Amino acid sequence: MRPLLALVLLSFAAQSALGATLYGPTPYRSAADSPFDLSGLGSTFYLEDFEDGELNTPGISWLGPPGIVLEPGTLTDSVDGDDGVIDGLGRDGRSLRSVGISVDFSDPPNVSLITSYKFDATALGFLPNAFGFVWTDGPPLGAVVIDVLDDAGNIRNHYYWPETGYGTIGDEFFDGGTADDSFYGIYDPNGFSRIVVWTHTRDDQFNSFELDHLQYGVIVPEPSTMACAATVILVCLLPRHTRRRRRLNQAAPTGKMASFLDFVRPSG
Ligand SMILES: [Ca+2]
Ligand SMILES: [Ca+2]
Ligand SMILES: [Ca+2]
Ligand SMILES: [Ca+2]
Repeated sequence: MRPLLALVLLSFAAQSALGATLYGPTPYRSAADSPFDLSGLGSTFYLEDFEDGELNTPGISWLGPPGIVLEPGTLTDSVDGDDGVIDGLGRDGRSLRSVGISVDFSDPPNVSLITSYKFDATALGFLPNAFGFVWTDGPPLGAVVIDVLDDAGNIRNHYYWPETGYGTIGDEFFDGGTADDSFYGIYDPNGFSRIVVWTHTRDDQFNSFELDHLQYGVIVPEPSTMACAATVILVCLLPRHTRRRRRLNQAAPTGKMASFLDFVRPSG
């Protein structure tokens, strides 16, 4: 094999081996709690806190039905620091309430709450490869999902918290308390133009969830990371050395989950 071709193939393999990274859930009271490097805010990264009442940071728009930006109020659950003081309450800020919902008729039912976004690579000057948000209120028990869609609306990657089944994702309070506010995010090295955020639960008392601090942008892998990945590949290619890597397309909980296509394709 010619050296240049070998180098190109190794570089490609290193890129692929970098894989995706999942972030969270981690406590989040202000942008300082983001796991992303936000030093490029306004150029390579953007953060929407909804404090001007709209989804209007550059390069992002609704993919499905628009969510509702909640004004300050007793049931509003903004990120804590958006009202100027980290005091355990987000009532004086603004948050986003989901509007999409799908319920099946199993017992107990599977309730799927949804918001979705698309990204404009021309407006941004890049295709984002990092996305995150702060889940601020919703059902205490359930699962949080980020789906990356291709341009045809099919799921390309599926990221799931917890890894299987349902777990504790919120608390028993719905009054703007910030104790249950948690960051969820992904780094997907191939980039993406469409993202769907789900909250799944079996509690049919819930028809929405709240989120805040949508953040998206581009992460450039460190050269040292690339070198490490290439080393990992060479080690993995040795005979008798097999390694299992974390499955990124994790198994969904038992029971039927709604697909995003259920929302964009007419039924029947
Ligand atoms: Ca506050
Ligand atoms: Ca806010
Ligand atoms: Ca709560
Ligand atoms: Ca909360």
